[in-house]
Amino acid sequence: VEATRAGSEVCFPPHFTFGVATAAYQIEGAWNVSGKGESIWDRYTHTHPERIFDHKTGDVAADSYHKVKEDVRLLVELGVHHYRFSISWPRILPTGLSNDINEDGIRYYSELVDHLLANNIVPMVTLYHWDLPQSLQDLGGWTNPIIAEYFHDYAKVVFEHLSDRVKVWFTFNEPLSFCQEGYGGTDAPAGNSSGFEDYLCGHNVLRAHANVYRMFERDYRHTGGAVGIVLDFAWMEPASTAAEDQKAAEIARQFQFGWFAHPIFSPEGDYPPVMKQRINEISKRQNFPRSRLPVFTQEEVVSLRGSSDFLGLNHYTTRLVAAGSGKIYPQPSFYTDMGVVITQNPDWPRTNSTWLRVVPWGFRRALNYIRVSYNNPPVLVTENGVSLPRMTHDVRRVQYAAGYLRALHEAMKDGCDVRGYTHWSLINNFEWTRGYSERFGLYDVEYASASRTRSPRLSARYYAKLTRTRCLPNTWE
Ligand code: PNW
Repeated sequence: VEATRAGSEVCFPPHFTFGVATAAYQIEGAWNVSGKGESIWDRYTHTHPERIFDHKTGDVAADSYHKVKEDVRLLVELGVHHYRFSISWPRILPTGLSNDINEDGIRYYSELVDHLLANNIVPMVTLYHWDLPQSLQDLGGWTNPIIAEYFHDYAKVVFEHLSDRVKVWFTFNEPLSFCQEGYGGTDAPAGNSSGFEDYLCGHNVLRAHANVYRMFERDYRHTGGAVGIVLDFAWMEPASTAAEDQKAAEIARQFQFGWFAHPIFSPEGDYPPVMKQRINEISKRQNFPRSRLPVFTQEEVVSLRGSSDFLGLNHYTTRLVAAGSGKIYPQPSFYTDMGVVITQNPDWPRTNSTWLRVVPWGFRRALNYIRVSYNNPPVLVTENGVSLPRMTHDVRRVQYAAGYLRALHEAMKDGCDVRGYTHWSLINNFEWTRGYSERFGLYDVEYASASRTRSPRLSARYYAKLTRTRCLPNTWE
């Protein structure tokens, strides 16, 4: 890693790209405007207000649908090299199916892309950040195998309209999160069937990912673009030096990261052996005739292997893993299948999200684990950030970013092939079931005003220095 500015110890290479990220449902609003169809998060927030903090919805959110120019102005102010945003599937295809294309939806994203390019900001597009068309959920959503075909059709429509200008694509944001919380748990669409629907979801997401990657390779590679997937990976640190805790931590990494990384990034492909073996064994003991983890065909294994030009990594925090009791209940559960106990160290600094404690060294370990386990793939950090109480002088966000970027820099010195960093998030947004109560923005949003006024925090000014010098600023005042 060569220094680009004398004097500062922590500088990133000249082509290292700095950006910020958002997601459609979390910022756009305009939930039923200009032909947009209903998504599972529209349905969920409207029919289950009690499940969302303060009964909030994303109906208006930060109103980014009506603020393209304003949001791009913030990006210019930040001096970011790229902007990662997601496309709302039901805004493009109101019924989820490609026979009916909403031209207004295409126009919105097309204009956003044009504004970004006019300001030398590279657009990075996520095709799916959790807002499934409700009509497809009515067919079972990600648990229905046919969704791999519909996702392929949707992706083709998007590539057809945007691949002349967009060169960096992600199929999915965090399949672990939405399969586990949405199908295994009580987030939208609330499948609430852990150890069963989460595996069906993961299976079809992986099949859909491979289909889209291969289609892009065949029909759109000539555009010069690349396709990846975004996986979340909280570092899993053994709770002690005991051999059984070391082993438990590795099982947790395989279940929580290998589940999606191994089929795509390992030389052998397919699910991690420990996952196949444990779920098969426990399923049999629960009297199921076969494993609750679905099986890929040989063709699917081959198609998935190597189906990503880079790894998009979302990393926020670290967890401690201890060996479990080994007890097996009749009721299927992802956690029993994994069979470990996951906690966090109460000494690690807290934030405004219960799951998020500040542990920068875990980032370096996670990146090195990826390097060693998957033959050092190119990594783009697609999310990293922290939630804090609402304040302008957000010193702790600056410290969080500086700490994690130092750890990332160390990982690059260790040999990790990291190409860029993306802060979550540009602006305060709808934090799913936490409503607007968890604030990750470099910019504040005044949710009490109709104009949703944005104002920069200290962290925005800090980030603007970083993007311009590619070196960590020594001071933030
Ligand atoms: C991310 N973890 O999810 C999502 O991609 C964003 O939409 C969301 O706004 C952001 O987190 C902040 O909450 C995560 O295991 C899922 O540490 C899992 C983890 C972290 C973030």
